[in-house]
Amino acid sequence: MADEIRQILNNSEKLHEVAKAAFEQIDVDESGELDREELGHAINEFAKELGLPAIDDDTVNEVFVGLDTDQSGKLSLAEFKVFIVKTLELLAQVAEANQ
Ligand SMILES: [Ca+2]
Repeated sequence: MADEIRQILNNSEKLHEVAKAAFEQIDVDESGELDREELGHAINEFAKELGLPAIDDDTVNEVFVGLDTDQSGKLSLAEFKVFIVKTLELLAQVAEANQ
């Protein structure tokens, strides 16, 4: 599991594919950008899958502001990709710790 995640992280083409697929899934209104609500929904779905408690609005807000580097109030694919990289790194670490 950790090796597979590291492989994605080390392959920019593959990483782009993964980020784009996730982005399109989260962008339910197909606007080409993610708003706060869409990100919050995605984070909570993800937390639920991992068996984690719900993520509160303040935390979602913090994550969103941190990712929205041009402060447009929306996340582009490039901005969202930073989130995917961080998430994959975290998952790799968790997988490694469980090996
Ligand atoms: Ca933005």
